[in-house]
Amino acid sequence: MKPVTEILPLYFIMGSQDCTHDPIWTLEEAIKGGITCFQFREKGEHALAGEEMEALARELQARCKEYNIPFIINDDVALAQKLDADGVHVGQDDTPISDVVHHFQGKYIGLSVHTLEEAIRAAQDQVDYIGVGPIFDTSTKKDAKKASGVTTIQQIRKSGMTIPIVGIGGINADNAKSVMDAGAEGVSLISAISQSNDPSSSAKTLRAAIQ
Ligand code: TZP
Ligand code: MG
Repeated sequence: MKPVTEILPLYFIMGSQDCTHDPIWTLEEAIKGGITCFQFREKGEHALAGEEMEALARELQARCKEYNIPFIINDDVALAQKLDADGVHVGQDDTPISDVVHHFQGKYIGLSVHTLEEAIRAAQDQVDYIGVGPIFDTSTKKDAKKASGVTTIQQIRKSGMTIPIVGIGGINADNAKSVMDAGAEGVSLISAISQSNDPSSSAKTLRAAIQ
């Protein structure tokens, strides 16, 4: 398993509902462009379910395996176990994090946090990394909380916590550097790559922006 900080720099998230083009093609192009991690997040309006969803997950996982890119599943702990995914990412209201930590020893465990207090609890619960956001306004997640800018990341770092952080929400090539400068190990994003007509070039531009 790669060290968690190695997988965080350019963390691409998507499900079929987020893609302008074919999701498998989108992922392959994103990998060629230099993403460091992939999270399958099949969710919301137009999301696939059941067998169709699982079949897509398996196809995407196979592409990740081929290129040695960690394959992480959002929320769906049962699917993550069934597919033996490399990790699982959950939110504050999903499966209790203590259960996840218990069942996914040796896998990457990520938790979404919105405040310093949630970050402190996440560190106590021994999650491997936290997703902090939304940093900027996003139209991808319909029930997203209010954007906080990079303040929460700065607060977490000022408190002395060293837990690995990825920022999330409205991140693109123009603002990615500010997220890194605030103290994050990486940026996670959906639309900046999933809605690109050239995901490979978009990923390359993002990689260059965070160097
Ligand atoms: N959680 C907080 S914001 C967000 C999620 C899943 C959506 C991020 O999507 P985008 O397109 O990168 O703003
Ligand atoms: Mg969730």
